Amino acid sequence: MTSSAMQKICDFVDCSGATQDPDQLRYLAAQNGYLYFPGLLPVEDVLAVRRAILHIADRHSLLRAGLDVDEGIRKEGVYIDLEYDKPTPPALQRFYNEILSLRLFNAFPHHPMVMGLIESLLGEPIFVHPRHICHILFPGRFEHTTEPHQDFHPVGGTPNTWTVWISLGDCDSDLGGVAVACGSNRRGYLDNARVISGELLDNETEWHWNPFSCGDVLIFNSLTIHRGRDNITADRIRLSTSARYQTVREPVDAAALTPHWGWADWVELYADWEEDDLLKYYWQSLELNIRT
Ligand SMILES: O=C(O)CCC(=O)C(=O)O
Repeated sequence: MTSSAMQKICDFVDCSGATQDPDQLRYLAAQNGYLYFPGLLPVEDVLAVRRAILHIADRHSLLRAGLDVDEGIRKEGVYIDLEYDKPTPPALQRFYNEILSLRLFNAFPHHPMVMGLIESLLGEPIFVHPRHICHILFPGRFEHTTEPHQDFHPVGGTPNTWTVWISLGDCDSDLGGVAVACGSNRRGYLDNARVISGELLDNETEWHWNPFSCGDVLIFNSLTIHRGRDNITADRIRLSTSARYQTVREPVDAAALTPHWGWADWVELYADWEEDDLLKYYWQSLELNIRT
């Protein structure tokens, strides 16, 4: 459930003009705590990931029969909630692990357009955490809308970590998406409980958000407060991905190198991949500064 209202909402600042200008990218990122690139990715590249995930959802009987799977319409009365504080039924774990084992899903955060941008932003060799996340929000499940938080709380490592959030498909105001508190990165690392409760946010907090079109890319710093917005549609599932990027040199928490949720290990997730696939364990060939 969203704990505090968003009184002030402005559109994201379009940073497309800065893609070839690292100084401008860094300036905007430092000022606003985020960068937004409408239409950065080819729509087909994003839709391919969406389709693959929805086909898994269909096999798990989560979608309404007789409709185009690509629409992502949930079966009447069916929903899944992924919760940190409650045990997750094994069938749901299997559903999520199937997504995590898709090669396409694991390759997506390595998209050259995204890697190129983060390299320009950070100005030195970078790597993407293999802990790639699929966000799945069923309609009307408002208590599962992501609360305001800074990613540094769960992710740790270096605060110079950047999350890339990508909507898998168009995301209008009914589907919600993600909003960021502009400039909140400049407040430093805050008490997570007080961010979640809304205590450290007020009516003057300037939230940036606008509908997302398929191919838009949102990048935010791990100190930037952001939140999900409710999915108020009648029957549409919201799908998005988030991956985290940093320099090879700076500290990374060991957990960032493990699969999301920990319901399977890499050996299980890679079971159907080609034996010599270079995407497997790609981070192990880097000289990382791992903190346990
Ligand atoms: O997609 C969402 O609902 C929340 C995403 C988020 O909070 C994150 O990527 O850190």
